[in-house]
Amino acid sequence: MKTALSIGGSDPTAGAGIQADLKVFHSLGVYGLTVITAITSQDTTGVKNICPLSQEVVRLQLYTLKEDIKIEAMKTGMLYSVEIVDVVCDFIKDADITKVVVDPVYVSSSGRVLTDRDTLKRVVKGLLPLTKVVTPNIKEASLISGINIESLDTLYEAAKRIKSFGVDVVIITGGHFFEKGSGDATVDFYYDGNLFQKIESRRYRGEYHGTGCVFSSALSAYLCYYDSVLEAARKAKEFMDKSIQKAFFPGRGMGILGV
Ligand code: PXL
Repeated sequence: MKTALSIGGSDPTAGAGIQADLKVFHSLGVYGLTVITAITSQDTTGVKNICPLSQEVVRLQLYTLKEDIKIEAMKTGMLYSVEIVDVVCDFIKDADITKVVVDPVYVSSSGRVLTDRDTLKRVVKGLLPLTKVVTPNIKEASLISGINIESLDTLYEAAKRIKSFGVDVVIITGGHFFEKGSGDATVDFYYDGNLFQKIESRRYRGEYHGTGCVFSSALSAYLCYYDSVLEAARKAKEFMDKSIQKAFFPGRGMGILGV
């Protein structure tokens, strides 16, 4: 069995963060490993508190695993601090991992800032050159590229700028806002330096928690089996679609995906 690692925050609702990632890995037949960067307190209505772990504790988790288990693919979610981004970059180089998916988490679905701008800047400078696929939503792509995305043209421009930071493939999610006639579809935009491709699926009404986490962890799981990032991304999107159809509402707030 192949192994995939998720580095990110703990979410007690298990709808997002490393708990969601672990469920996705299990569902897709890869063995999931988890390294925690921060412990959030949250429920389905939102994030109430974040308690980051020290750089040293994150380093110990990563390097202890590295000595023992071969890691095929990995993803990062909430990295929280510049120090944690730095240790993750060292780890990727030392463990020689090439199938790296970065979800440049900035705000939670409920609107709470999960990563400050200095950390996002370090992700761009340090982590993107070591990354195979980065999966920002429109807001994150605007922040990372410095281009305010407000049309399809600016979306393409932002994708090219992000690609220039050294990542292999950029997938900007939620691009249907700028597509006239996209109707009930969601459209993500894939860009690998040559090719722009649309990845479409059905759009569902309602508010769901952890969609970004589920997409990026499914993508890293599929990269264990597919060489083509585009193929892996289409599969990950299909998996998301099915998970939304199986969502349930255990609390007073957002839906949790049924992965
Ligand atoms: O969806 C982004 C995200 C990532 N990681 C953790 C989260 C959230 C959103 O709430 O809680 C731990």
